[in-house]
Amino acid sequence: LTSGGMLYPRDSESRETKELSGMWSFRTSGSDQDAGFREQWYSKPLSQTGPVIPMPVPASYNDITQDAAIRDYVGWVWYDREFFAPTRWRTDDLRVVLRFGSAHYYTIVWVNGQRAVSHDGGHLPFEADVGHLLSDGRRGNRVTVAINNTLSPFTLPTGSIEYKNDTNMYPPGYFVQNLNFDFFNYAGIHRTVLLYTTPATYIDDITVVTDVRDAVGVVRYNLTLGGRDLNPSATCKVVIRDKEGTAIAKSAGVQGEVKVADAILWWPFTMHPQPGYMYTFEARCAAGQEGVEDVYRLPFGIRTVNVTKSEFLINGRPFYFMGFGKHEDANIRGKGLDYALIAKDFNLIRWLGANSFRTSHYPYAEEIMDQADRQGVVVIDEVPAVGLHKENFAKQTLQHHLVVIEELIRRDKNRPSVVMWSIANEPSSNLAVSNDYFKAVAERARSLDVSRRPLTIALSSAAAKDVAHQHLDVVMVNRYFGWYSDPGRAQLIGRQLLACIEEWRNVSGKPVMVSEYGADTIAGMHMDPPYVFTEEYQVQLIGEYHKAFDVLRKKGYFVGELIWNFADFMTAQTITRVVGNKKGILTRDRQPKASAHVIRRRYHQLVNSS
Ligand code: GCB
Repeated sequence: LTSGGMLYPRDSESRETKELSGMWSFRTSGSDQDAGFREQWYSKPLSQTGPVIPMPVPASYNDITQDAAIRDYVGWVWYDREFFAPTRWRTDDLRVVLRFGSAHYYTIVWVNGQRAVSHDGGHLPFEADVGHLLSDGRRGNRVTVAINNTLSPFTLPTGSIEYKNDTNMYPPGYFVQNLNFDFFNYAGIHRTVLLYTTPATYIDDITVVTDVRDAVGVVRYNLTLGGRDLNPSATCKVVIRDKEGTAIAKSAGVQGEVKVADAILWWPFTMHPQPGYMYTFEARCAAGQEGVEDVYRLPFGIRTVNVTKSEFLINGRPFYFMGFGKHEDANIRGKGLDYALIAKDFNLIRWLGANSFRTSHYPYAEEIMDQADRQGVVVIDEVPAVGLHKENFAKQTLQHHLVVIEELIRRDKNRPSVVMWSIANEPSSNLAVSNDYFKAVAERARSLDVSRRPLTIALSSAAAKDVAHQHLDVVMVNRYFGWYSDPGRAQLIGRQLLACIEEWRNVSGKPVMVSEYGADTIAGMHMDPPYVFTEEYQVQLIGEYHKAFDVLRKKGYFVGELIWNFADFMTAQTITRVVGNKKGILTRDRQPKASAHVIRRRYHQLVNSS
């Protein structure tokens, strides 16, 4: 179903990019969902269809205005803007591609009134050749985007629309969007939109798989070429460059194996003084009849990942996950890409001494993943399969889940920071129907990832009833002892956690880690003795978990602890959330709660003692 390699757009001597970030025009469809389609809003400037407002791209639209109807909108919203394509792009020798880093959830794109592409799913890139749609008139071009954020039992993440038919209580036609998950359903054009060019015949995809044998890095690669007039005897030259740009190995052909002597391995920053070492895989292919060369430079790292019965190994050394689940979430911009926030978060990750995070509960922006690669931060890469319960284990959901897995692996397959795929969060994996479902998803993931990264799920059912773990390599467990069960009774945590984790180990025989534990905590709220929602209680609760983790670590199969959550984040309005989920060790604006200092001390100590 997916087509094309969708390599991240990078400038080179044969490629050019042009960002379309900035202010776009925006409007919702109001209460008439069909209006935009019926009246063909894509055939003219959006401002001629009715009132529009300026809307930043990238950003979620929800928190930009003072209008609750926009914040809480469910249905079609519309964006458009104009742009110029340089005259030099108007040639048959070039391919012009329009690419969206992501838009949430279902998106249709028109260029100059012609349908260019549509995409199902909110967290992965999509693109289309648009060269043939571009005008050569002086008035430039128009891109129109319609986005629908409605979630159903068959979308990922899952949700449902509930009609309220009691006319004593609700106006006619009243409905609500129910969400099967605990974060705000931010929507809009969340990541960078850009145009990029390639030669008409081009490098479509690169797969790099690395191994290490006696200090020699072994780099197996495969190049896919695209475009018209493909020359069957196309030549490709490959050069591996070190960080300084020096060529250290060479090869030729669309596939091959290159050896890097004395390879500098990619290491997590907690394991090595020179972490996150990235080489460059430079490919040059003159694949068309006309012999124009396409050049693409892919950053990659040389490292191995292996899972034994009890250990998680990076470059053959045991790795213990210390980190958190995160969210793409911030004030005003929602889930919109923000370089300042990315830099701040990675500085905080380093400050806290965390070596890893999970991309709960969806794939994060490629610009975030780039930093994980370069800074040596380990990532558990999760698909948006959150909220899978009885009614969701349907054929339609599975089909989409398989596509999402494919899109994610295609996007992140070459990233050294990604050491494991998380194929779901807290599914009802106690249900028999989930067995075939996860078997299919796991098989698809294993067949697609040439480097065979391990698979996991953040599980929450009872170990004895779980049917999903048999398809996985590592068991992640989400548990809220002392919070959702026995709130305020932190003294019970040790006993309960030890019993729970031992049971998961006995049932699965696999390495086990805790992927969520935590307590909602309002920054600045204090009480002693500790009481739920205070900073004192969060500190007490995590202290009890840490004691239990230390006992588990001695047992030899316990491979990590990820606290929930890195920072406070927004959720839907409910009576169990005080302006969002407050389980962050940082506030939403990234200031430490007392717990952050405890985590920081612990993570730094654990690194120094290992
Ligand atoms: C969970 C979910 C996470 C929630 C968290 C909570 O188990 O995986 O999305 O935010 O619990 O705080 O309830």
